[in-house]
Amino acid sequence: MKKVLLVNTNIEKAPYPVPPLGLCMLARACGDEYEVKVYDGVFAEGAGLVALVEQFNPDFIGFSIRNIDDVVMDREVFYMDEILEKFIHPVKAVTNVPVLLGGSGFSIFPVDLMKMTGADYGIVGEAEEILPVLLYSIINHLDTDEIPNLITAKKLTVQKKSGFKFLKPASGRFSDIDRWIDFNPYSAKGVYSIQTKRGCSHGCIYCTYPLIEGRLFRPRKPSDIADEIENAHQRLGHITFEFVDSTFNDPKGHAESICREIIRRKIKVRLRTMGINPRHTSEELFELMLKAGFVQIDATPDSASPRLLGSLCKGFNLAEIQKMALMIRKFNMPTMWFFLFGGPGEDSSTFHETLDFIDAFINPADLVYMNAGLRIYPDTPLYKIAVEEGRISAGQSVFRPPLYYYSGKISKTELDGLIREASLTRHNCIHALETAPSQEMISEAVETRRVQQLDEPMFRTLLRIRTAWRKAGKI
Ligand code: B12
Repeated sequence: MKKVLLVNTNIEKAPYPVPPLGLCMLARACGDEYEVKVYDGVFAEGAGLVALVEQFNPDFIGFSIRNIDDVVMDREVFYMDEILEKFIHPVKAVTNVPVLLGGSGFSIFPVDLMKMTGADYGIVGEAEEILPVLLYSIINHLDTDEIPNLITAKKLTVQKKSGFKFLKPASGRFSDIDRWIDFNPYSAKGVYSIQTKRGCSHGCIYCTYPLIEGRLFRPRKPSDIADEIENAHQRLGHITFEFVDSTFNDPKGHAESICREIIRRKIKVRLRTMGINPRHTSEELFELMLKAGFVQIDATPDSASPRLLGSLCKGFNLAEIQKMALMIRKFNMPTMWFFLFGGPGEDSSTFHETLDFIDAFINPADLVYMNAGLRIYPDTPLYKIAVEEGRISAGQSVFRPPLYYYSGKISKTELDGLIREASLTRHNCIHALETAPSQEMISEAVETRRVQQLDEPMFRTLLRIRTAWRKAGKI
């Protein structure tokens, strides 16, 4: 049996460490025909990898590249140097077997990353069907020219980019992350990731999700999702499950069906999700989510200015965001809100429209995260806009340094000043550049939660401490 080593190169641990769900799904997809091992770099950061390569002696090595940069304009974190230094270079120094790349970051910048790493093959987007075909083709010296979404060192262009349409619905794909990696380090701080669908039909101008996952929502069956949660819960005990879909409550009715299935089976778990789309929210959805075990959600409207919602092509309107915010308050669903300023047409009046919404509608116990500057990604409408407005030239690489779009109607200094002022005068608003809570603050939060036996999300405890410290002039 040929051997495949899959390496997770993601070492980012903020806002919390995320398990390599996609890589484990690939391991499962190849696991019957190949002997597969997964090396998880999140905590090990490359330690022991070379020894594993020498001892396991794989026939293929696949590196997953998830994060390229951290999408915070002024922080300029670029992950690739460390990925090369800790994972790819040491491995290439001890073996000549074919090197394969994939992952969400890779799917955005396949050509740049093939060049930067010197890899032999890369797959853009999901790879459960394509990777086994590629391995088979290499082993049997077959032509790889017809394999969709493949890029090779020899050609450096992605083949049949529309290959997503050849792929199956995402149903039937189970993940069993803890079979492939040691889940213990994630149990305390992290989450168990669950994907309920692939694809995104929305048209947000800056977003990469449709490029990574395709444009069609391809939901899994609620019974499969509930099976996955139930099984992992039985194996791992008290852990939090997090949905990693582009938007959880799309297509309409999907989230409700999942909640109903979890409730019907009486699975008692803690759930959280990112990406709640205001358009498809209802009181029924919130009731079901609370009953199913949701302890926290993320709401990412990006803006609450009608003009910006239009220019960002968010696909929902202010009234829908307001309605969602009212329901979040009514059901007291702990929520982290995310706003992204500086999109096309942003000026101080649109900024204040969003701020007015925050003041009037958001539960003060909830966190509001404010970021500015939109990362420009290739093949997105924002890239086109940036070219049309003369910010970048046609075909210009935005890989490194990471390039950002900023509205021409307000200076960066002015917008930054507005965000800083808002975050200083509102206890629950946080500027994206504000560093993670100090160890001292975290320790106090942990102690408060223990003494008061709090079960609320950590961010709510931290927010209260932050407010108290501010009042006391401690920060
Ligand atoms: C969910 C998510 C989050 C959640 C994670 C929750 C969780 N429990 O995992 C949260 C909100 C916490 C988050 C945080 C961040 N995220 Co995020 N996140 C995502 C999202 C939407 C989905 C990732 C996912 O789980 N996909 C599902 C799995 C099944 O798919 P997959 O891993 O991609 O794997 C498949 C393929 O890629 C491929 N594949 C994967 N590996 C390999 C390897 C080989 C060899 C091959 C052949 C194929 C292959 O096959 C797999 C199976 O089909 C992506 C966008 C997207 N749609 O992909 C952004 C995304 C990955 N995040 C991104 C970023 C930047 C971040 C942050 C750095 C942001 C920040 N400053 O905080 C942090 C980093 C957190 C960390 N610790 O790493 C960027 C990365 C691009 C970039 N600019 O670098 C993305 C692409 C979004 C974007 N802006 O475009 N994120």
